[in-house]
Amino acid sequence: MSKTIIVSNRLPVKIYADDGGFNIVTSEGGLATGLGSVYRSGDNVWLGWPGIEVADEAQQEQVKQKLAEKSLVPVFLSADEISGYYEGFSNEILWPIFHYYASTYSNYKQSNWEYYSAVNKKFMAAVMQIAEPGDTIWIHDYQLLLLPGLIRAEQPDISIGFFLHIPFPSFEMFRLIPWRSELIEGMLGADLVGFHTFDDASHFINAATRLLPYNSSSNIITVDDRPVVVESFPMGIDDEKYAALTTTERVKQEAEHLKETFKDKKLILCIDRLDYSKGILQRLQAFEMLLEAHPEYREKVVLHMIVVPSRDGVPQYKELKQNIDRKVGDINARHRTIDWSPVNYFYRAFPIETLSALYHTADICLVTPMRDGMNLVSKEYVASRTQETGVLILSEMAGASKELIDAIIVNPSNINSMAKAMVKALNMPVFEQRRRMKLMRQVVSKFNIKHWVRIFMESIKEVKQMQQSMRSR
Ligand code: GDG
Repeated sequence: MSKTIIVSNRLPVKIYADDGGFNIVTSEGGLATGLGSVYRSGDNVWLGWPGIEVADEAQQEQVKQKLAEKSLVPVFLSADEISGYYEGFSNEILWPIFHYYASTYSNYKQSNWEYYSAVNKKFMAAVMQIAEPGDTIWIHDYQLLLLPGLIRAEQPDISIGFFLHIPFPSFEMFRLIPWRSELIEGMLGADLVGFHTFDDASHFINAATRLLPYNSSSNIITVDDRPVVVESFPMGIDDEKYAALTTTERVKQEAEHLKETFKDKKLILCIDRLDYSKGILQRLQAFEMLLEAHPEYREKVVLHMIVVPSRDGVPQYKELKQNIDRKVGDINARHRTIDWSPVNYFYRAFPIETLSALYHTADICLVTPMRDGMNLVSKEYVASRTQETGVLILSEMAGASKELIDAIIVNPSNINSMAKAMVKALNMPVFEQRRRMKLMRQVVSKFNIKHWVRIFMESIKEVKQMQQSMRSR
C-alpha cells in the first residue's frame, strides 16, 4: 500500500538526554496537530531532524527506535551542519531576504550554501531509504527548498507536494540571492507548490519564469513537459482546541485571576517569537505615542507583551532583544505610577493554558509584523473569543490579513496609524466588536487546520491525475 511521508527540518518532538537514555515528548504545535492525522495513520511517517546532536551511533539507534514507535524518522545532523545549513543559510540568508530584509542581515557565505546543499542531499537520501513508487511526499518550508528537485531526480514519478510557511518575496528581492536559480529549480521538483497567499504564489511564478526557461499559463509552470501547479493554501489552526481550552478549569481560573488583576483596565495582548520580522519595536513606539497623545489612557490600559526566546545566539537577535529591553524600560520608567506599569513584558514561553486565558481575557490583540507568512497568533485569538467580543488589530503584511478582513488592518511602518488603531479599538462599541468577531470566527472555523491538510493532500492527487491524463493523450 502506498504511504505519505511528511518531511520538515524539525520533527515535532523535544528530546531530552536522561540518565544515559532519552526522553521524547511530542510537540503540540499547530503543524504537528494538523498533520497528526496524516503521519500517525497506516504506514505514514514524518521525517526530520530530532533537534539535538547525537553523535554516537549506538545512541542514534536508540533514538531511532524510540521515534519509530511514534511514526517518526530522524535525520541526524552534526553541529557543523546545523550551523551552516540551518543557522547560516536558512536563517541568515533565506529568512531575511524572504522577509524583505536585504543586505544588512544577509550573509552570502559560500560555505553556508555548501552545507545547505549537502544537508538537503542528506534528507533526500533519508527519504529514498523509505520511499517507494506510488508514495506521496509532503515537504515543508524554507530549509528544504532543494529537496523536491533532489527527490524528483531519483524517483521521476513520485508525488511531491511542497509548502512554504514564510512569505515568498517579490522578484527584485529574490534575485539578490546568489543561488536563486538553483533554489527555484529545487522547488519546481514538486508537483504542487503551496504558499499562504495568492501574492506569494504570484511572486514565485514570476521569479521562476524570469530566472529559468519555463513557460507558465495561469498558475501552472511547465517544467520539461511536467506541469507544476502553484497555489495558495492559507493555513488554519485547530479552532476547536482553542475554544475548548477556554472551558477547562485551569484556564477559567487563570482568566478569572487576569480579570481581577486588570479589573479597571483594558488589556492589550501581543505574543511573538523574538524576531525582527514581528515589528515589536515599532509596536512599542506606537504604544508610547498612544500614552503621550492620549493621557486619558494612563492607568487605564496595559500592554501585555510576551516575547518567546528564539535564535538568541544570532547577533541580530541579541541586539533586537537589547533594543526591546531598553524601549520597554524607557516607556515604563517615563510613564509608570505606583499602581501601574504600562508594559507588562515577559521574555519567556508559557504553557498553552496561560496563552488561552490571555487570549480569552484580552480586550485587544495587537499583531503587527513587518512581514509574516500567515501568523497563527491572530487566528488563535479569534478562536479563543467564544464570548464573541474583543478587537484584533492586524498588520496588512501578515498573510492572515487576507482572510481576517474584519480586523482593524494597519501598516506596521505607520506608527501614527497604529496608535490611532489602538484608540479605535479601545472605543469600539460592543455591537461592532461582535459583528466583526463573528465574521472572523466563521473564517477561522471554516478554514481550519483539518481543512488545510485535506485540501493540500487532495490537490497533490489532482495534479498527479492531471499529469497522467496529459501523458495518455
Ligand atoms: C511560521 C511563520 C506562519 C507562541 N508563544 C508561545 C507559543 N506560541 C505559539 C503560538 C503560535 C506559534 O507559537 C507561532 O506561530 P506564528 O504563526 O505566529 O509564527 P512563526 O513561529 O513565525 O511561524 C508564520 C507559521 O510558520 C505557520 O505556517 O504562520 O508566518 O513565520 O501557534 O501560539 N506556544 C506556547 N507557549 C508560548 O509561550 N505553548
